[in-house]
Amino acid sequence: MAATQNLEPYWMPFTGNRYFKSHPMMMASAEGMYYTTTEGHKILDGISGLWCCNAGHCHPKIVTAIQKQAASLDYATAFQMGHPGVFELAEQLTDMAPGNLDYAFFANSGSEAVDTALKIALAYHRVKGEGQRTRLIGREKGYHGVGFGGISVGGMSPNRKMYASTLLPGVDHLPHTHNLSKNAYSRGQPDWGAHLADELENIIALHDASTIAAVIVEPVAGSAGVLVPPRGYLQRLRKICDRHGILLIFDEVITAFGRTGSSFGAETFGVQPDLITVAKGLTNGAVPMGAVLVDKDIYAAFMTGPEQAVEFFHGYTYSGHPLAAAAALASIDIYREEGLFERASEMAPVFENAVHSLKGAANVVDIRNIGMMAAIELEPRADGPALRALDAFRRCFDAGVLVRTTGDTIALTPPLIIDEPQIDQIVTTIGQALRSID
Ligand code: PXG
Ligand code: PLP
Repeated sequence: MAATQNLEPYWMPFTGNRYFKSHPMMMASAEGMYYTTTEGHKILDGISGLWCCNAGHCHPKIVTAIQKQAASLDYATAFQMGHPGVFELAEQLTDMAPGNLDYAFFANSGSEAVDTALKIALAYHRVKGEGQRTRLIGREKGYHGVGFGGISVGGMSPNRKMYASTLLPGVDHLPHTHNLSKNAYSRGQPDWGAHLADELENIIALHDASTIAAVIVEPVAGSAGVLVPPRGYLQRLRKICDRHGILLIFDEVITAFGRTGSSFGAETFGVQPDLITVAKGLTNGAVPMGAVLVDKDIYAAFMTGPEQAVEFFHGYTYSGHPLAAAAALASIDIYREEGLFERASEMAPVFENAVHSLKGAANVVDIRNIGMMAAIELEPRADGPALRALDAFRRCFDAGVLVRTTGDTIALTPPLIIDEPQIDQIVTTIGQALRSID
């Protein structure tokens, strides 16, 4: 950063702007597992940027693909026209997706993918003659981005409270599954909590199944601090949805592309949703892109009426953008060629043992993990929530390791190319940070 650079005009997202502007942290470049700051410090990336750079940073294949695409076709009109790359991508993505998720609708972020999925669910019931199915069910502590749909079904209270009277009507929430008295220090899926899915039956009894369009959950809640689904929980949700004709949407913006040790959380947990939302790892974070993967029967329900008529009144100027499609195709190639999902699954036990070695460290109250995602929850400090974790974050950053904090939880979600010494470095640095703070 030039010493004279004016930081003021940029209103930063999800950031304490005044704090940042008096304590700036700027990245200048990145390669593989590392960032380099504008001050020249090398930082080991423990969070894949923001849960997105699963293959590491600036992968040469992705860089070349974007450069080539930018020089040959910068933009193709998105409505009533296309370009070959996005069709190729839809084919590859739907081949990778489990079950009959045979169609892909493109957006530009996770938030747009979520709002798109909710609209598909509502419109699907309508085209099927069940237009009274308008209710959407989310879950407490869920994060589904920041669109009005996403914050309505989401369960993060700070993201909702300013808009309480403007959220979508007819939304209800399942209880979250976080319970330290039952599940602290679980490795992988906790044993306790499948019965919390049965709460859906109560919600259905209250509103009547005929008014409910869809249930949306993250297979593993990411933003809330890596809340792993209890054994059998997702299976129960699926059964209840099936019994009542309700669509099940998995928001896999974080869990897709190897994070849980296979292509999708749906595959890891063996539960087939009707729609999956993805973003982040879709392009390895290199170009914004989101998508909704859609069951073939849902798509088919829309394909009625005159052939030239628009079937679904929805889309973005940049849906299936050529640069994003090129980055996504290159990312999928890398995931396949470098076997990164298999690598994540092989490395997961090493990662699990390493993070659980922090049990007993100062103020740690829980450690949980699945695949290549983990959380270390701290006791909040008496002077306020989140302050201890923020201190730990700063100490780690100063010591050359980037972690993420949410409330008093430290989240780890490294690129899937991470090796054992790098895992050790992250865990050792966190241990030292915890020892050195109140
Ligand atoms: N759904 C899920 C499950 C997500 O995790 C979104 C939707 C929204 O995606 P976009 O691309 O609109 O941000 C997300 C995003 C964090 C953190 O560490 C998590 C996300 C984004 C930024 C920070 O808490 N998840
Ligand atoms: N606002 C205006 C005035 C527009 O013309 C458009 C798109 O044409 C949008 C918003 C939506 O933008 P996007 O398609 O990039 O989501």
